[in-house]
Amino acid sequence: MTSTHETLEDLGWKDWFSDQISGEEARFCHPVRVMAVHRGQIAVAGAGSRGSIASHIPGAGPADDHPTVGDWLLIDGRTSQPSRVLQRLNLFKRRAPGDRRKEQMIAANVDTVFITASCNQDFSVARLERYLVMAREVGVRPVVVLTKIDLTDTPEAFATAVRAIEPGLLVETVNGRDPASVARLACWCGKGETVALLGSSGVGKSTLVNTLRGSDSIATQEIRAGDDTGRHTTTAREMHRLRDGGWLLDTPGMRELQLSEAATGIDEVFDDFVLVAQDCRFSNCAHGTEPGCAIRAAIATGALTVVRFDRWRLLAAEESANDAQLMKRRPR
Ligand SMILES: Nc1nc2c(ncn2[C@@H]2O[C@H](COP(=O)(O)OP(=O)(O)OP(=O)(O)O)[C@@H](O)[C@H]2O)c(=O)[nH]1
Ligand SMILES: [Mg+2]
Ligand SMILES: [Zn+2]
Repeated sequence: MTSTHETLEDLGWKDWFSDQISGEEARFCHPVRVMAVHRGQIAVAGAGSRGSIASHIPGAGPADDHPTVGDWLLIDGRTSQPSRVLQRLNLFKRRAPGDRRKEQMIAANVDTVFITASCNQDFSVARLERYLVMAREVGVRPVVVLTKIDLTDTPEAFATAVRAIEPGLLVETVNGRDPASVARLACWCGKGETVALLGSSGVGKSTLVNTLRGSDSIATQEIRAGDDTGRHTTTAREMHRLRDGGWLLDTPGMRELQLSEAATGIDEVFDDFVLVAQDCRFSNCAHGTEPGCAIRAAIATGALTVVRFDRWRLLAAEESANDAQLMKRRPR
């Protein structure tokens, strides 16, 4: 353990967490925040100290919460071991790549998410929409950050395409290597605030963290010439402190973002479709060839677009298939 000048408030502590601690627990335990997760070990920070502990919680079963980055843990002062994960404000997770029945935790207790994408041929509205569904599902404020504007003549065209996903969506366009350009992102990174960076590999997440911190301590890497695909430079999820006291939670780029348990998020991002579907004659209308389908009618008049209709059906079908797989695994 090394000592610091950080208070719990500096680390993002909120009443939500203190309200969960009983008087008895408060006598023996103290909270720490998970700063990074490595193999078997986690880096933690508490009031006035930082250190590394085993991530295993003694006595925890497979159904119990395992700590992930951003979590608050209670440490039992008598054993110096973690006793439990405090209930989260929110949790980003996805279906684990490679195992349909498992979920992978990404980040907990986030205030804002920077959904990051770059202005090049890799740009995809459908992919951003997935991240947005995820943010709406967990109730975290999304800001879409479009990077590499120095490499395009038409950054506004990219921004316009993103704004069309949802009215009022916050979109920022930046050159991630330029401190003056990323300065406008600082307003979401105030003292004690946690901002998670999500997006594909190579879009410039770690570059944003470095530039906002005014340092180059995090490894970034040139993307391969030709295909603009990143190389998964960042391998661990880790929180980085800004000079003004905010926290940037850098994550490894995701190749595949499969949604599970995200029906609410899908309904929010496609709320215009949900509203119109209420006028379908049949409540279980699949919006195919049924008579009296309000969705088909709205597409015919141009009030709704067929491209978004297709994305909506695709996400909804994928989501329910993934949920069914998860349910198979869960004990009742
Ligand atoms: N021209 C330009 N290059 C950028 C910009 N942002 C990032 N880069 C470059 O893009 C490459 C990839 O950036 P990283 O920050 O490593 O990307 P990442 O999203 O962290 O990638 P992973 O860690 O693999 O998920 C690096 O060579 C950066 O210097 C930008 O706004 N403009
Ligand atoms: Mg990175
Ligand atoms: Zn219908």
